[in-house]
Amino acid sequence: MKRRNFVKSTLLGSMTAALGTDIVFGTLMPDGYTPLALLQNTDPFQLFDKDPQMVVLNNKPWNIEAQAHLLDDNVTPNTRMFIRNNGIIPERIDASKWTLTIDGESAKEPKTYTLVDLKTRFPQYTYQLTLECGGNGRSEFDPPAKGNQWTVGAVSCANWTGVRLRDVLEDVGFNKDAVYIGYHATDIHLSRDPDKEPISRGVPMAKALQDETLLAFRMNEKDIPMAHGYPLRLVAGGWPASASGKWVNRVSIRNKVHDGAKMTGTAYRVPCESVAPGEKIKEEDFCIIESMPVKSLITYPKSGATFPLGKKLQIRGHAWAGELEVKKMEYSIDFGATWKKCAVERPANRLAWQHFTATIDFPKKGYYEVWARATDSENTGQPMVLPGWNPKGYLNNACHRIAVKVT
Ligand SMILES: Nc1nc2c(c(=O)[nH]1)N[C@H]1C(S)=C(S)[C@@H](COP(=O)(O)O)O[C@H]1N2
Ligand SMILES: [Mo]
Repeated sequence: MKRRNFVKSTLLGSMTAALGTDIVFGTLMPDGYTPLALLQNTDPFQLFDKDPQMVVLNNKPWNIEAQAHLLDDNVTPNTRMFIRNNGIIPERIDASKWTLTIDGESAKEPKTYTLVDLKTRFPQYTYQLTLECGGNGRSEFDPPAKGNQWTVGAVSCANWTGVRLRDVLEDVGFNKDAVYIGYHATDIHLSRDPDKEPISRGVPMAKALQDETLLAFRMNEKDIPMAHGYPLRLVAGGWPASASGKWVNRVSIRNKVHDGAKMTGTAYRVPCESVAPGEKIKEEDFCIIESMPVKSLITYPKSGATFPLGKKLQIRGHAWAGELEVKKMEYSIDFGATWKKCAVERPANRLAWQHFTATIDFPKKGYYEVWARATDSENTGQPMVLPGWNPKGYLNNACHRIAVKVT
């Protein structure tokens, strides 16, 4: 065999292996040709089935956010759900071989489940759960905070179906000294060092044992999309979404606060007491973020909308308050001088965002801003402007605003 043909046939062999099937007319492919199926698809919108108006903040790792008007759906579809990755999305997942191991100092004994075990041995529940990245809104902090410069779009509220983490933890059994759970997942550290985890966070037992804390295998009635944790993820609504581990294959029941990657130091922590912008804070003065603060988003109209005078404007959006409920929703068209009530619905279930609407009559032609402010069931309202500066730029729950022109 001539050398050229030899090279061609080995190449063909490896292409066949990669495709998992014969390339029927493979020997007829022009030299140097790569079959379409093997071309690396690098368009993130196609790759992740996202709306082309989503905004890519980073591609190493992939971090993609929505815009306010894209979040208009009551239940966030995959196409408009932000992606937040700390590492590389796992490659080649075989769900039929996936297992979840429960272990840790406080577990009675380690136990391993297949996905079929989980789906057949425990009752299944569906909840609509708000997941907001702790760093959502970071882009507004001054002095600026390092990290993804999220604007408003790192929040979602999809339907998640799975089994209760509690049911599985109770099936394993745990000792009285259990304080925390920590998740482990199969995504890959950016350095590709197999001994390093990109992220391994968790929640206190009380949160782990809530009805709504799920080990989920479906999102919006379908398998979870790859980027969002296929085939199994933890979902702990109302807390920083970093607690909701994607691609989870192990949950440890800890006898101390979980100390996995991004659980220690200053990651996902804020100063326990408020500090001056730019102030240096000692590590021991940081506290772990738990329930997320009250917040809201105007999802219609899109900022920049123009309306004729005399036409009433119907605004709408969502409001959420971590572990709490939103009890009041207001809007202002005079930069916060006066506020009027919006109608706000009850949540689909605990930890789901709530929809609001209001009909606005503008007094005359000109430029306006519509500001929205939610107040939670403990009577804490959103700050009108940027709340407590913190070094890592977490928990910006300032009022959302849109620009409107009346012509
Ligand atoms: N395994 C794993 N789980 C993870 C992450 C990750 O990088 N790896 N990122 C966390 C963070 S910081 C956020 S905000 C949410 C984002 O979830 P989403 O990408 O499904 O929107 O996933 C969390 N779970
Ligand atoms: Mo996050």
